[in-house]
Amino acid sequence: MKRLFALSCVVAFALFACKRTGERKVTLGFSQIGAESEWRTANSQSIKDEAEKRGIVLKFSDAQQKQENQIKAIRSFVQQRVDVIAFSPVVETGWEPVLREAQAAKIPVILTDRTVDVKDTSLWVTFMGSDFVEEGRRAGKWLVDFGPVRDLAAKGTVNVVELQGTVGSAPAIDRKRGFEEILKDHPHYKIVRSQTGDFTRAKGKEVMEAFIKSEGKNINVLFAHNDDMAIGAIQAIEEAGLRPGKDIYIVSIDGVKGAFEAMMAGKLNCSVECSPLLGPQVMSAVEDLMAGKTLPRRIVTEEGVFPAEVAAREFPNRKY
Ligand code: GYE
Repeated sequence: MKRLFALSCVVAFALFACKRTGERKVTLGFSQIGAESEWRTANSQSIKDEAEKRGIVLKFSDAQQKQENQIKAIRSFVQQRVDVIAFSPVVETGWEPVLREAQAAKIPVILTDRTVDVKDTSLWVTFMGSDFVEEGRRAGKWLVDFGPVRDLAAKGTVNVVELQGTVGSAPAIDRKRGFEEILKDHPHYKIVRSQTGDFTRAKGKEVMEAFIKSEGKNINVLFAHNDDMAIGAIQAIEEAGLRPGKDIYIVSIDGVKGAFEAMMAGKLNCSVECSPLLGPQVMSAVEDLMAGKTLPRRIVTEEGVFPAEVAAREFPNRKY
């Protein structure tokens, strides 16, 4: 009897202590796209660092750029009954079935970085990340305002080649749309070739080689949907005996350190910022959800534009 009493005291105290200190840890299942770019590496690091800082148990899964792997990961988070699921969808479509499974299990889903295209918007609670259309516009605006390119436009056609991101992904679709929106009011600019480089350096290089082969010296400008593809393309341009940043002007998106280095070396002309440091926002959303708060449907990241002339001054401030 005495023992039983002692035991129940221990249990009661443990429960009390748990409640007092909020000891039950929150578990977050995070399905990441892959490790395709410098941006992505910084994004994964930000997620991991912030989860650790706040004591959130993180189940992190890398899908190697494949939607089927992300679906598997989300399904396994549902089976493990995590508290919250967050993911960065590699492409926009095809998510309904797995999101319905999460909803049926009453697990809230946060979209981060990229969005999905689903009719039933009750399948996710909030979407936090950049305005990719605006980033595309910013790249376009910088281009049509850039002195050397304006001089070219005054004399004749400006031939632009475009390296697109992953086919079907939100940033590829939206950046293209934003960029084209600006160019359509500038009839001297013509997109002569446009192909995917899947957001990687290797693919960016390979596709740029093909562009140069077919277009020769006619290319005036490269617009790359991310810095990594631009960096790959810079190699291809140099190997073809041309000067990146001079014979071919280049604008890309992300603002990663590699882009700043390329700008300081005079090989890249502008990078439009897209911040990968989403960890703090994601973890705040997780905590708010657990506290029963309602989240805003959309949280937009604030970001800027960095032309090459400010690169050296800004470089020391860059966090990714
Ligand atoms: O621009 C690119 C990455 O979804 C915003 O994905 C992200 C993009 C980013 O691979 O570098």
